[in-house]
Amino acid sequence: MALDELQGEVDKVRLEWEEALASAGDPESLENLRVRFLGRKGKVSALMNRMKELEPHQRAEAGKLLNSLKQQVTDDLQKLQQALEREAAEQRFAQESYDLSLPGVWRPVGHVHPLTQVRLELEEIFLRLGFDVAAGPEVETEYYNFDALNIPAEHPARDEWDSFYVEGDLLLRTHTSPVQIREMRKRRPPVRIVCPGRCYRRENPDATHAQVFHQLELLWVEEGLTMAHLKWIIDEFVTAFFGADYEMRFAADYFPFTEPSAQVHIRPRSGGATGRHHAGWLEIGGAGMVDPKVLEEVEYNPEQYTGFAFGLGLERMAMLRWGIEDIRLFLQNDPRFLRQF
Ligand code: YSA
Repeated sequence: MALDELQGEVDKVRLEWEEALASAGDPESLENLRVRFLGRKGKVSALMNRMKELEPHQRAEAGKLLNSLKQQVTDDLQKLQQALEREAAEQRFAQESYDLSLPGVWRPVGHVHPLTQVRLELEEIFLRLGFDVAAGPEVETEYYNFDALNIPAEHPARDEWDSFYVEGDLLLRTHTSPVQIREMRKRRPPVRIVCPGRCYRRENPDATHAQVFHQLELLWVEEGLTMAHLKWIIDEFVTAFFGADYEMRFAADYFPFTEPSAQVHIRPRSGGATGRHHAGWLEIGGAGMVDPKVLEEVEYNPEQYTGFAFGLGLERMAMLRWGIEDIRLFLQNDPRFLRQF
């Protein structure tokens, strides 16, 4: 076979290709064409096989001819395939239509639980006042929950905190005060911490008592602290949380781990005109000067340091803020209730 004969064959196949291409209008006929021309037994491959009939010095030239034919077929196939895909997509889009006036699907968005809102807000207030936030375990030992707080076994105060025991001397903590001990052991004065957390008591649940509730403990130990500092801190946070309309007072109380001890009461100054939910004094927590025995227990010198602490009920804070009348609502997870905050 001579080179010009091959050239003629190549031209013929090219012409055939161009005609065939013009009539291919869908993916299936395109695939058939590919097999017919580029497949193992296709027209281009058949011409390639005939290279061996040429004189060796003619093969380089023949290779160029055949490669340009193969390249043209490959490029044309790719272009046509892309054009067909584009056309199919356009047809699909033309058939789909959107009614922009249809109402959308309403997807409810969750939000932060009211008790968590209260906790975060209080943490923020106390962080601004220079306190750290600390945490302790919910399953406590009797030692931290009672003994280290000057409530030995048989002490009548243990009955006030009726407890859920887990096993042995392990119980679900009845208050956040054990975190005071754990943190004082870890730190040296000055100690300024708040510890929010869940507490558990064997109570008969009613509108103001739950078996699972939350407290926020505050502890400040340093040289020279007095009840006046305690009152100042409570005033600061009550104003920050409830607004300037609220005032606070102490009422005498007893806790084995503070001396003196007090209940903290608050009320709206305007006698209820702006306080929607109550007019009179309301207890929000317990407080006092840390008993020297507790300081000794954590090896702080009570001659050198004094401190004060208080424990707030977080549910109580939320109930006051939003006028919620039954504490049990916090535990029911009813979206109709939670949605309101
Ligand atoms: C006192 C002195 C300190 O130096 C430090 C902390 C304390 C508070 C003490 N540990 C304590 O637990 N006191 S308390 O039993 O009076 O509880 C404090 C607050 O927790 C209450 O005022 C109330 O708001 C909340 N609380 C107590 N039992 C509750 C409850 N909230 C809901 N359900 C219960 N069963």
